[in-house]
Amino acid sequence: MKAILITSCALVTLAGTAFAQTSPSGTVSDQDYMKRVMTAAPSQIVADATVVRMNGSTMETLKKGTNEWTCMEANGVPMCLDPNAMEWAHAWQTHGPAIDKTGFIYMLAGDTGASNTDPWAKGQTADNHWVQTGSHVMIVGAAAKAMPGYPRTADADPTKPYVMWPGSPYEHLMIPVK
Ligand SMILES: [Cu+2]
Repeated sequence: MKAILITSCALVTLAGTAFAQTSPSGTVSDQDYMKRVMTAAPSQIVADATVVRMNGSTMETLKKGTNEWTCMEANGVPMCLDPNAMEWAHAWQTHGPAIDKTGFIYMLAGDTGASNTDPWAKGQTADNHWVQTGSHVMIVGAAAKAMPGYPRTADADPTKPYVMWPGSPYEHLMIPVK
């Protein structure tokens, strides 16, 4: 039950955030939505994952999975999160304290851009250090803070590993995989 509540919370709040600003999915069939979500992670993970979708402000479970992963699209960007990453996303969106756990997120389809300095930016501005990252995975939470040696600059090179939102409670490692 806890996991479901966290999922719901993260979903409600993820929609309309830094992950993406485009592609309202209202006209996409559930079948096409599932196909797009499948691009977020390796097929053997997605195959057994729970797939959820926002319908207005309600969360719909399109497929109840048998593994720990939750896959979804937030504003057109597919991703698969483990339970700790769901907690991390919840903390981020509610401006809550940083989690002391480590989570993992697949975003193999890439994203459509985010500010690297404002975790809650709604879009690109002249000075919010917009960065668009291709196929990548993310390490979020405690371990990301304990892994030194990654660039922590406002203007990131998204073709190489970097820290997104450096210095904030939600800083995390962005790791390109292609
Ligand atoms: Cu990402």
